[in-house]
Amino acid sequence: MRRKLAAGNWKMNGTKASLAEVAALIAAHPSPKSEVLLCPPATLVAAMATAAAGKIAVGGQDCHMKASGAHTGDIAAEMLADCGASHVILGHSERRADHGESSDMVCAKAAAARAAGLVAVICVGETEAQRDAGETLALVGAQLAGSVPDGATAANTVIAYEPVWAIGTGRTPTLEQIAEVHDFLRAELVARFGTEGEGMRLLYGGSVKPSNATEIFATSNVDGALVGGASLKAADFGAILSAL
Ligand code: G2H
Repeated sequence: MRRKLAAGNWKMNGTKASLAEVAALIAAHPSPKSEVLLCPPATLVAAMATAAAGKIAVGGQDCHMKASGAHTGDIAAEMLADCGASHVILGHSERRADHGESSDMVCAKAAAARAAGLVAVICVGETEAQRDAGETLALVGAQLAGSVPDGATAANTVIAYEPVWAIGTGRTPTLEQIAEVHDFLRAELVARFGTEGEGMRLLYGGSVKPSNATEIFATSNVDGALVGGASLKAADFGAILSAL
């Protein structure tokens, strides 16, 4: 039985004042029945971990593939762990597009995250052009195969399917389209990792909001959500938690 997970990705949003949303979320949901994760900008990881007080897991949005060294501006997985993070998002389409991250790089980062004891939340997803060309399953299959390191387990790996055309646009795939991709990803994970692949959570991401969360969570092989814009406010994210 896979435990549901609601993960919030604050992206490049939030200052210390935003931590009030964490306190509000905890106050409104003192004992959520599902696992809750918030991934703020790196500047807020330590303070959020303190504010979360173990009631909400905290994660980074990226890490470097190396453990340390001359990499100005980058952050090592161990540094995130040292600040209280337990997870790290890797291979988000915005990083693949903005920073040229390949699946090989994401795979190396996931291995670094594992070495530091972090759970890797590895993102895959097609562009609109790729979907229109009928390439969705081939594309996400290749990203999955290339981005998830050998030896990944259900305990240290979460997969997020985020169609690029649904991110921050208000558009979402049909439930049939989500089910098709999630069922395909599950089959790929089981084929490669066996029972560990059966246990890995598969999150859907892309314009998840209170009004569509319930039906998305009821979709085949959807084990939760990776939520961007709607995770910034405790009221919205709390409503999504309640739908899980
Ligand atoms: C997809 C998602 C969060 P949003 O990137 O990862 O963002 O919910 O704003 O579409």
